[in-house]
Formats: sequence, C-alpha cells, structure tokens
Amino acid sequence: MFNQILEELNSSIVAHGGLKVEVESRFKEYYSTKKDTVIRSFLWDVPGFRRWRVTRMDAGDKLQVLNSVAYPNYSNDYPILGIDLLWFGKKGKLVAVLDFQPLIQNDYYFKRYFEGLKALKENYPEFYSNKPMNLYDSKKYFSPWVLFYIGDGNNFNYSLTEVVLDFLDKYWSLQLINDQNNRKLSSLEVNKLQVDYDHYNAEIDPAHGLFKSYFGKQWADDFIQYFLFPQCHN
Ligand code: BLA
Repeated sequence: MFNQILEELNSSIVAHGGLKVEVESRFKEYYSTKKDTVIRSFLWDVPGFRRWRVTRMDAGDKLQVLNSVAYPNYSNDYPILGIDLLWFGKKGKLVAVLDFQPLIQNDYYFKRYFEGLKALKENYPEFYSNKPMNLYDSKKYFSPWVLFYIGDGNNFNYSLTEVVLDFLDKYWSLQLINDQNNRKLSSLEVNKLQVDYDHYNAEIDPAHGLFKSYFGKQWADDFIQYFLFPQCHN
C-alpha cells in the first residue's frame, strides 16, 4: 500500500543530498514470531538535518504503516517533519497525519514557518478532521494546520502519494528561510526541545501496544527507546 510513497520519499531525500546511513541490525529488519509481519527501518544523513528516520511495517491486509520523522540540526529552529500513515486494510480504516511539528506554539514562529503548510491545507479539505486527538495533546508538537485524516480509506478522494509529495515540497521550502538572525530559538533551546519531543513521544506513542503484539515487549521497548526516540535517555 505505501511502497510507492516510500519510493517517492526516498527519491525526494536523495534529490536533497540525502545519503543512507546503516541501521543497527536489530532494527533494520525484524520479523514477527509468526513470520507474517515485517518492520524495516531506514536512516538518512541529509544536509541540514541531525537525523531522518523512516519506518515501514507490513502486516498484510491487517496493517500497513509508513512513519517518518526528521529532526533539523540544532542550528535550525524550524519544525520537525512528522508523517504517520496507517492503513488497516481489513477494516478499511486509514489514519494519515502529516505535520510540520512546531517546537513552540508562538505566533511569530507560526508566521515564519507555516505559511506553506497553511496554504497546502486549503487544498485538502478532507484533512480537516473534526475528531479531536485522543492520545496526543494537539497543542504539544502539533500545529494548527496539521493534516489529520482518520476514517474510511476506501472512499478517500485523493492520491495519498500526491498529498505526501506536496507536503514534502512545502517542507523543503523551509530551507529557503535562512535569515538566521531572525530565528526565534537558540541552538541550545532547539536541542532541549528536540530532547523533550523524544521524551514525550517515547512515553505516549500509540504504536507501543502494536509493536508489542507483533514483536514482543522487549523488542518494542528497545525500538521505541533506541531507534524511534533515542534522545529519551538524555
Ligand atoms: C495515531 N499512530 C497512531 C496510532 C498508531 C500509530 C498505532 C493509533 C491509530 C488508531 O488505531 O486509530 C502508529 N506511531 C505509529 C507507528 C509509529 C509511530 C507505527 O510513531 C512508528 C513507526 N504519529 C507519529 C508522528 C505523528 C503522529 C510523526 O509518529 C505526527 C505527524 C501523529 N498518530 C499521530 C496522531 C494520531 C496517531 C495525531 C491519532 C492519535 C490521537 O487521536 O491522539
């Protein structure tokens, strides 16, 4: 389901100078005990970024996942890229969340970095999910323009690939904002907020139960703490 998006994401990263980084073998590819589910992860070294990770899980028509998070260098205070796509084939349920995850909730910061996302959201009215977030605090590391779809995936009116490509284009455009003197946060503050992002997400991640059921508790704990949100130890 998400192979095409994964390929497009990879090409986009490569086009922006991304180089593949080796992933620890215990996280690179892991099969469920029943061998019918696999989770693969990728790491990229991308100019301007401290860490860019991508995870693809394939549990057949039970579940398909594509998840990606990109952390800019501490010298950039722009938002973290967040993509979370889940397709529960049997149920026909699609969850698609894409956001420029803001480090702070501040008007100046929003004006500086969110014009592109704001404009993009106008084109995708189905992403105006009126469902409030249950698990996450929508005011913490989510923007007011988060693209959030949760519902019937069979009657979804867009090509999700197009949405992701559009979204990536807008995110890359942030690199054009490089008047460093006007940025809001110091490197030290960015560092602290990115560490806090990992702490918060390692605590709250709704994928924990899912990973546990497919791959066992130990692997699930380790994957969350050492691959998805490694700064939760800092
Ligand atoms: C929801 N994300 C979910 C759910 C799961 C995951 C299982 C609950 C879906 C449901 O049953 O309705 C899965 N999260 C994952 C997976 C990984 C993960 C597989 O981190 C890692 C490989 N989540 C993110 C990112 C964003 C995000 C980067 O990881 C931001 C763009 C958002 N996921 C997000 C939101 C929800 C969600 C907003 C809905 C939960 C809510 O209502 O609070």
